[in-house]
Amino acid sequence: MARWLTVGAAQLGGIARAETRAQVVDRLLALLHQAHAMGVELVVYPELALTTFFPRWFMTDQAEIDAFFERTMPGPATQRLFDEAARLKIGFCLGYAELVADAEGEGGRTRRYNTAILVDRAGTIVGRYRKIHLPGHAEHEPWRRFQHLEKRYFDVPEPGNEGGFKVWRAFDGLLGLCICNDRRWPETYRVMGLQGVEMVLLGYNTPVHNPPAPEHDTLSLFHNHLSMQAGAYQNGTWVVGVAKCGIEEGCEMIGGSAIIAPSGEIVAQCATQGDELAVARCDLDRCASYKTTTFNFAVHRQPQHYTLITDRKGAVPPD
Ligand code: CDT
Repeated sequence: MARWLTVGAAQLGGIARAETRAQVVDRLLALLHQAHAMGVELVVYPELALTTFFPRWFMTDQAEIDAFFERTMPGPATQRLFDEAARLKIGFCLGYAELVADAEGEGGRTRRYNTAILVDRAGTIVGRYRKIHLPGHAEHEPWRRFQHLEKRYFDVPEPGNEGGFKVWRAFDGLLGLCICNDRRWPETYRVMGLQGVEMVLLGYNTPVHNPPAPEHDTLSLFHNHLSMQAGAYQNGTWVVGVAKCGIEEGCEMIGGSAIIAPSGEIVAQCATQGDELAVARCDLDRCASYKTTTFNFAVHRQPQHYTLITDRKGAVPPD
C-alpha cells in the first residue's frame, strides 16, 4: 500500500525590509509555478514568509510594528497566491505575522501571533497554528549584533483558544504544523505524534549567529537537521522544514531546507541560500513501519513515568 504526496520545500532567500508584499508574492508564485511543473501537490513556504524577519529590530512605534502584520488571510496582497494555487490545484503552508483585533476568548484584546496556515488544493484554509515556543527576548538588548524580539512582538496563544499542536486530516493524511524554534523541542513532535501525525510542516528563520551562545554558530546547520531528523524518526513521521535564508539585511541565516522521511533520513534538500524548490514524493504509509514497531506508543510508552514533563517547567536538580 502506498499513499503518495508530492511535497515541495519552497525555500526563500532573504527579503529586504523595503521589499513590498507584492514583490514577495511574485517570488512565492514563481516557486509555485516550478512546483506545478514538477507535479507537486503541497508547497511549504517558510516562517514569516511575507516580510523580512522584523524581530531583529527594536521598534517602539506600534504602527511601524503592525505594518509587518496581516489583518486578514487571504488579504489584499495574498489573494493572488490563493487564487493561483487553487487554479493549479496545489495546497500550501504559509507563515506570516497575524494581527487579531478584539480576539475572542482573549478579553477582547488585540493579539499578535507568529502564525502558519495549511491551505488545501481548493484554496480553503484547513488548519491554523500559532507559534508556541517564542524564542529570544522582550527588551532591547543593544549589546547584540541584532535583536531577536519575538517575545516582545508576539503573543503565546492560550491553550484552548486555537493554542496547541494540532493535527488535521488533509491531503489524504494526518498533517501537523509548527514553526521554527518549535522544531527544537521534542514535545512539539510528540504531542502531534500522539495524534498520529504523518507529516509535520514547518518554516524557519534561523540566524547563523546566536548572540548569547556564539560557540553554537558553527553547529547551527547540524542542530537544524538533528532536531528535525530526531522528531521524524521518534514519531514515525515525515518532516518538511523550510528556511528563509541567506543574507537578509546584513544578517546571515541558515538554509538547509529538507524533506525528512519517517526513518529520519533526508530525502531531498536545498543546496543554495536563495529561492529554491526541493521536491520529494512521500509515501505517507511509510510512517506505519515505525508507528507499529519501535514507536508503537500504545504498546511501549510509559506515561506514568513522564509526569514531570507537564508538572515542571525548569530543571530542578535533586538535593
Ligand atoms: N525564528 C526562530 O524561532 N528562530 C530561532 C532562532 C534561535 S533563538 C534566538 C530558532 O530556533 O531557529
